[in-house]
Amino acid sequence: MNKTVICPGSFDPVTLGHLDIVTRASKLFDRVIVGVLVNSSKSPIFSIEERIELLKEVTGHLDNVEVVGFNGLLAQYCEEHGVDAIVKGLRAVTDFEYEFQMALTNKKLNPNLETLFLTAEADSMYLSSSMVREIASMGGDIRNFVPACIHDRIVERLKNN
Ligand code: COD
Repeated sequence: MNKTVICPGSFDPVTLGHLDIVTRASKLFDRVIVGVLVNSSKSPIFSIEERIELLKEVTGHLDNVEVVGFNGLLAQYCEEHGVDAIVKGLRAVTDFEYEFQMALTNKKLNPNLETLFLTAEADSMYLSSSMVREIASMGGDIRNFVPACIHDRIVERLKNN
């Protein structure tokens, strides 16, 4: 049976941790949608269009992955677009409460919608977009944290930000 999943996030900017989750999801499911969403509690550095462009570039080699951006409820998008499950990365205990709350809320909004968690890899589990933003804005080296092909663009945008 064909299964479509979505990897949602702010991706501001995309990190090696995000890319790891999308890559692993692409091996497990037939079709993976990377959903670039608005997180109302964060003000973004990169526009939705820029984040989509960066994500398309770093996932271009994965044939069953597509990147979309949208405003609104994730649960509603999944219902309207035949998405079977949400796939998220789970870093450490700190992620758990927030992710558990979102998973339960999304299930209430759309009872057919499952949320699946992939445990973060040990070598990228500490990574977050906010950490990348902070390090780059202070002139630090982010080469170990973001995909190489988009490194320069992220540095250019974030320096002195
Ligand atoms: N390793 C593995 N996974 C990681 C790593 C890492 N280093 N870093 C991040 N991840 C995972 C996160 O756990 C998350 O699952 C995903 O990657 C995206 O991370 P972020 O930080 O880019 O995205 P968030 O947490 O800001 O995304 C929140 C959403 C945009 C998904 C959420 O706000 C949402 O669903 N908004 C839409 C509106 C809606 O439906 N609201 C109701 C929600 S219940």
